[in-house]
Amino acid sequence: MKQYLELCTHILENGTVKEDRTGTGTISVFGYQMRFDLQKGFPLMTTKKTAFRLIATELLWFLKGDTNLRTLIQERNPIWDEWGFERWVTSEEYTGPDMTDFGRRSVKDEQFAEVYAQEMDAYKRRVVEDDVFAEKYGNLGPIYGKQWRSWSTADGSIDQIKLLIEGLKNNSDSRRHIVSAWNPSEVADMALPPCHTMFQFYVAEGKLSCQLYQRSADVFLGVPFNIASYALLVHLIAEECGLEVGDFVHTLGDAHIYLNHMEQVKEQLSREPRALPTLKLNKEGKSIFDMTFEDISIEGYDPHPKIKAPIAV
Ligand code: DHF
Ligand code: TMP
Repeated sequence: MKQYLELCTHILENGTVKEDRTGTGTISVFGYQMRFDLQKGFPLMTTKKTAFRLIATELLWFLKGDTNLRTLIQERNPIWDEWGFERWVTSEEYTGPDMTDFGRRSVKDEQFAEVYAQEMDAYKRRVVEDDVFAEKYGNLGPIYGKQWRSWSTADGSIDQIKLLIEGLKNNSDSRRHIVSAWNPSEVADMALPPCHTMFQFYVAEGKLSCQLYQRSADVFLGVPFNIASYALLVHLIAEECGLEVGDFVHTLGDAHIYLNHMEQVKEQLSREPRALPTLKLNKEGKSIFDMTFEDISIEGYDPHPKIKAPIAV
C-alpha cells in the first residue's frame, strides 16, 4: 500500500488548507490517481488495522439495493449511524435534548458525549424495533443501493448492476460499462450525496479492471474503506463473469486530510507496509446479490494496530 502512503505525503506537501462543510478544516488537493494490481494481493491497509467486516457488509448492503440503516445496525455495522441519526434529530418529530452539531460537540464535551450516546442508542433501538420509524428515519434516502439497483425513470427503474454484468458477459469489449450513483434529480434527498460517484469496468486479456471517480475523499477514514470495497466489488463481479481480476484505478477529486487527523496520518506514515492479505470467495453458484459475509474471507492479514480518529459529520 505504498500508493496510499504516497497520497498522504503528496497532500501534506502540496495541499492547500481549506474550509469544508463540516467546519473541521482540511488540507486538500484536487485530482489524484492510484492504481492497485489486484493480482498482487488484496489492498486492505496494512499500516493500520482496518475492519474488513464493515467494508464487506456495507458493499453487500449496496448490492442488495438496500438504503435502510436497519440492516446495518442488525449486522453491527455502525459506519452510517451518524447520517441516519442526523435526519432524525433535525426532523420536526424529534423532541429530545438539543443535538445540534453533535459530531464536533461529542469530541469536545464529555457530558454532552454521554447524552449523545444515549440518544444514539435509543435511535438505533427504535430503527430496529419500530417499522414505521425505520421506514422514515432509518432510511438514508436514495443513496448508492437505490441508484445502483433501481435508478428511477419516467416509466420504471433501471438495474445498473444487472446491466453491467450482462454487458461484461455478452459484450466485454464495450467502452460503456458504467455505473453512476450521482443522480442529480435525487441528490437533494440523500443523507449524503455519493462520494464514490461513478465507476467504469474494462476487460482485456481475460482480466477485469475498474476505475472509480470519487468526488470527495476523506483520506484517513474513508479512502481505506473505499479502496477495499471496490477491490472486493471487482473480485465479486469477476467471479460472476468468469474473469480474472485486473487493476483497480482510483481517481480522486477533492482529496483531503481533515486537520484533526494530522497526528494519525503522521503515525501511519512512520509505519512500514507489510505483505498484502488475500481474498477468498465461497460463491458456489450463488448470485452476487445473494452473497453473505460468511461467503467472504480475508487470509494472511497481519496489520499494524488500529489508529482511532473522529469522523467529520
Ligand atoms: N463522512 C466523512 N467525513 N468521512 C467519511 O469517510 C465518511 N464515510 C462514510 C459516511 N460519511 C463520511 C461511510 N463510510 C468510517 C469509515 C467509512 C465510512 C464511515 C465511517 C469509520 O468511522 N471508520 C473508523 C472506525 C471503524 C471501526 O469501527 O473499526 C476507522 O478507524 O476506520
Ligand atoms: P461532502 O459531501 O461535503 O464532500 O462530505 C463527505 C465526506 O465524506 C468527505 O470528507 C468525503 C467522505 N467520504 C469518503 O471519503 N468516502 C465515502 O465513501 C463516503 C461516503 C464519504
